[in-house]
Amino acid sequence: MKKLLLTGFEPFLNFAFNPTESIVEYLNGRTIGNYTIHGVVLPVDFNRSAEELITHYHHINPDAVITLGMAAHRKRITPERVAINIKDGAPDNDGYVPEDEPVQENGADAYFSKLPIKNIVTCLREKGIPAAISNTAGTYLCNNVMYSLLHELHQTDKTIPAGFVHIPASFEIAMDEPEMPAWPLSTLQEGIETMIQTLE
Ligand code: PCA
Repeated sequence: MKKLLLTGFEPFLNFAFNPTESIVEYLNGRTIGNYTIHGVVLPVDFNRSAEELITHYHHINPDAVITLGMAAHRKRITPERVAINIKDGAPDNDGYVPEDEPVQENGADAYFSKLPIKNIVTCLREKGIPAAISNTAGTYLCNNVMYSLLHELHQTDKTIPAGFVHIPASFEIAMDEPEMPAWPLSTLQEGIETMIQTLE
């Protein structure tokens, strides 16, 4: 049986809930397709998230990595195409606000996802789950984690499926945010399981 490292994030900004945290905790230890899931929840902290991810990665030594984050206001499940070498934006959970900082000094400007993003979108849509490729993961923690993961794989010459997927908000969040597009947690979870089944 192969191993999949599946990560989510704790709640952040003014959201009291993060669906990626619940999904990762629920799927941890389960088997889907060819993979046993090793679920890890990462902090929304520029100084800790990437380091914790890379530590877990080396400890678990997975055959594939899917990192997840919530993108409030998105209406589809969106595999990210590219991560860029920039940290910028809103405060993290420690109050840190980076401005135009590189994720990695002297790192490549960008790395492309190593997940089968087109196939993932096709499989999700065949199941009736709205999905599309996204061409920007932003400059906040999700991009930071995606870039750091792909940089580490590049530095160590690893060619496993690996990348980042943003998911929409869930009902738990929309309860207090009337304008927020949101999905049931169970559908988001079905989407993640479908995605894992696309991996060989
Ligand atoms: N989404 C944020 C960080 C944590 C999360 O779930 C992002 O898109 O950067």
